[in-house]
Amino acid sequence: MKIVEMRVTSIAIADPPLLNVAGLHAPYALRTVIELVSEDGITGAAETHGGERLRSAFEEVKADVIGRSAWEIARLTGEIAQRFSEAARSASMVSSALEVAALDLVGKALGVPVAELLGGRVRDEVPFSAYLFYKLGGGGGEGADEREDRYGEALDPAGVVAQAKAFIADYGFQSIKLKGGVFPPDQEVAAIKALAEALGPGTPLRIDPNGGWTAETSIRVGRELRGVLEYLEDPASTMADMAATRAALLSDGNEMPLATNMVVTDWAHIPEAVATDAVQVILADHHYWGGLRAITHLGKLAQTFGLGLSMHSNSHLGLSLLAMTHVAAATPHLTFAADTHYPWQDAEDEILEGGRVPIRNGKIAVPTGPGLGASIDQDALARGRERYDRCPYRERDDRTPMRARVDPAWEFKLARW
Ligand code: GKR
Ligand code: MG
Repeated sequence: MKIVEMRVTSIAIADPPLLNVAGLHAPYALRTVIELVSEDGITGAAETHGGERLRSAFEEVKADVIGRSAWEIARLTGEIAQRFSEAARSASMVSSALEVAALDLVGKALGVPVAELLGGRVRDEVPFSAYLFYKLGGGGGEGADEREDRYGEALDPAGVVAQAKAFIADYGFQSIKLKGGVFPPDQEVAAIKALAEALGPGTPLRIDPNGGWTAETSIRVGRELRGVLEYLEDPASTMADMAATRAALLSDGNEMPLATNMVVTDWAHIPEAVATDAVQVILADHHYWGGLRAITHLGKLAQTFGLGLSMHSNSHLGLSLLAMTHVAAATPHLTFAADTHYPWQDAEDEILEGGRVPIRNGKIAVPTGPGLGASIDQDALARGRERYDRCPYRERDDRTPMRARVDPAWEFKLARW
């Protein structure tokens, strides 16, 4: 299982104009695809965040990876952590992707699915949540105006409800998340109430303004949406404001959990989150928590402290989705439907042989084939790389398109409301 080649490919994928607290999604999202090739010609692959900073971090570790065995994951990732001791997040992202690619390689060599390598599946299907966004009209990528815009514009409660219905019709989602932090909170509360009314009580609903609200606003929204939300995700951007929100809600007997992928993004954040009761659900993400084994460990830790576990996402293709599916299948405590941006990506940008990963009834069947259960279509990967070469930017930047399309004077601000 000796690794003889490591390929790092930067790609760009069309991304529609989705709004969030940081601005507007640019026409392309950037991703990086890592391939590890063994001496007997087996390839393991992983997908992660994009851009040049991360790409050069991968290039930097190439010499350390080549010649090693795909079984040496723990030692290798330990070395990477030391090498990037000043940049823990890069170390974690690099290690995570190498771990996923190594597990895919080992699984393919042994004829075993990654979920089995992680201890075995506890579920055969993994539920995902619809991820609704306020959206401008139009698609992503080149010639966006002429491209199909399946979900259209959504800038008010009626638009959000129409988007939810279209997502449910296409994918059968049973949980719904709205990305907030875009409009004044009352408008977003109205959108959630409209969703509750349109989809019926009992539909799990979430809203995530990415820390766009003060503690005071978070408390007000938490009171207004009592009994309506499954969880309230990152209403405020600091641990202290999350804790203050929780304490105020609890004082009214409102037990609505607060979830996060912002104030707990690393093991080191967990003690304070537990001590202050700032967070009740952690949104895990294998791309930066340290890989798939890290998520299974996080599941056990969350369970120990009485925290729930859900899963975070960013714009991504099927390779990331498959990794999420395998680890969710092998993590008993991951009981919430996971986030995914996948429906927002174009089928023609998919890099997997055989095309898109199907989502039916809001769920993905855990692959039974070796490794992650799919291989890369090299022609599709090459097209992604060509798009990256043509793409004028090299890091995610939501502010520039926001200024260009919505408001030339727009400034990022936390907390805005
Ligand atoms: O894609 O705009 C977006 C999201 O806001 C993303 O950047 C977040 O990281 O989905 C994420 C979240 O749950 O916070
Ligand atoms: Mg979030």
